[in-house]
Amino acid sequence: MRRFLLAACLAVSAAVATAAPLQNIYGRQHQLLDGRWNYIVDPYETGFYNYRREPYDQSASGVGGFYDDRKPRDKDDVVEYSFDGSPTLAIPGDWNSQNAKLEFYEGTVWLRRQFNAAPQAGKRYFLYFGAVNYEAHVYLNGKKLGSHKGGFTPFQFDVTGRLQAGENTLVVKADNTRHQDDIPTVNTDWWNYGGITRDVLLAETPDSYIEDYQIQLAKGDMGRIEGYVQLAGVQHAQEVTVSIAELGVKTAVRTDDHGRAVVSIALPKAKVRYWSPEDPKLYAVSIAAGADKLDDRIGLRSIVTRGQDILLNGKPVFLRGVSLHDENPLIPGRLRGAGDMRMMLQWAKEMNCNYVRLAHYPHSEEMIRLADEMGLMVWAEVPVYWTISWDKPEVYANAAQQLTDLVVRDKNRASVVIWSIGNETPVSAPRNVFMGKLADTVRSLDGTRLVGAALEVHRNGDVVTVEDPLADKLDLASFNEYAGWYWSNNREMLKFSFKVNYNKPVLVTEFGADALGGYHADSDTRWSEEYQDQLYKNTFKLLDAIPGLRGMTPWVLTDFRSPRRPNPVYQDYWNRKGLISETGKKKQAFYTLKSYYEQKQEQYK
Ligand code: GCB
Repeated sequence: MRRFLLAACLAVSAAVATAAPLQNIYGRQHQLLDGRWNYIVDPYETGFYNYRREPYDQSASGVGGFYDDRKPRDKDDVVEYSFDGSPTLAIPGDWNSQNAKLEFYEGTVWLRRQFNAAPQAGKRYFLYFGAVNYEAHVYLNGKKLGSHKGGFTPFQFDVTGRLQAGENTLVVKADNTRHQDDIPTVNTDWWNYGGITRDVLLAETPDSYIEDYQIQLAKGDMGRIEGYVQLAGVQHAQEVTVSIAELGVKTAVRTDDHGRAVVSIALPKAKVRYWSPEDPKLYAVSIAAGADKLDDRIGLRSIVTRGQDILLNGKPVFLRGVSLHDENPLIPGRLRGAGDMRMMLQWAKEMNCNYVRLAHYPHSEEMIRLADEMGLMVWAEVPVYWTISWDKPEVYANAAQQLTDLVVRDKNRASVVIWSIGNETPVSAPRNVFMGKLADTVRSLDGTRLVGAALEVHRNGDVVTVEDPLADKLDLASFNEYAGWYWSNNREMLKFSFKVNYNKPVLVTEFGADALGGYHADSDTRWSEEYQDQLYKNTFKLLDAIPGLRGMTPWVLTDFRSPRRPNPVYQDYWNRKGLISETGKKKQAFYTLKSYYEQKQEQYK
């Protein structure tokens, strides 16, 4: 699948990220290339195109762009840019939140980082980007490594033989211009934070190395681990060992002609502590092949549906969730590190959540690892949001690639229980084909998790229905609804009833109301904390009447910035549906949801 998708992308862009991103990048020997990067704002892309609008990096010499990092040769030389002396951005970090002039900027910014390396013979080196929004062109020592599209998934370049002993210059052209034919499109309800928003690493492996692996409980058998280890480099008939010392299990297998070794490990079932929010047990797993050795921490759990139930390790669960964006209201911009992320997930836990919807795009690998550790189940999503260009094969290839990269990255994380293939995509024939193919793709990549999408509802009088041909391809009847906010109000919303005609667990993936933190009025007054709180109380009544209701992720944990929200009094470019305000203050509805979840917890004990 992966090879097929990369081939499809090659047609879109001449040079793309080459090797498949390494599994478990943080487990590798690596140098972090985070820190302060010099940057040049380039709205006309002067550093990329010559005055005839031809890209420098496609000319015969390949020189002329800002990636040359050229300095004047002598006093007679004209050079109209310089990274030396340019301001710096903290990386990881978007530019919009680090320079007031760039708050609304969408376009190209060049970023440069110099670093030292001491490459050794017999080793391989990979330059790994956690995420760059949206399109990145990457150059090392003046030579192009390739490009990548998609703002939330990792990509890497094999730079073996390209690294210099001593100083190296890495230049990235990041461009967050929105296009209708991208994923997402021009229209979203979140800030289009541009730049290198996640870690940059220079990783080192032996010449023959562990590229990828999957170590998870076998589907339908809690007494066995099933998976594979994929080697790259010298591959045939290599011995691979996988061991979990704490469980006293170890297996040795050999790779096939493609460097892949199938792994199947019988578990001492009585000894296993299965991963759950109540006991988020992670086992130290060691994988070794030749000179390469890698350690991971992996949880073992099963997740299936039976009729309208969701079973975690065979036991019915109610998903007590909340939706969240990859944004910390207290610090401008994207989440930057484990501290930020822990704060967000801790807030969810404080509300008695056992589950989070990481909307609307892949959040960072660190976030998922924290969810593993803190015991929160995860709904992980790709930015197939609202109105995509459904008819274009290259747009589909892009969406499928982002979904593939998400699954490849996070498939060993027990916390991830649901892959979501999109949000509020309006039903039409081409959309149904597109989304149906995405559902098939994700299942072919991973048959062990549930597949969902945040669907839309339809209103006929007072009856709200979920009818979507895509539902047949999903494990869940999952939908967003905004009774009491975008339609109706607190006084009238209780007249509605929901009709969900699918024998599947019902998840309400969104509901909510805007409230300006600290603004108090009666519960009929929009924007007040009382309005939001009453809407939550009303919504619980409506949703509890749905027979198959098995979970929800109200919109949203914290207020977040959005260019779509210009109301000067109440919004000021913030979406105020947070249960926690811009300043970190809990709104009334936070406590209402918390006590509702307390009851659910009792009910499902
Ligand atoms: C939705 C979207 C979400 C928005 C939210 C809102 O349906 O899925 O991205 O932010 O509504 O606040 O309007």
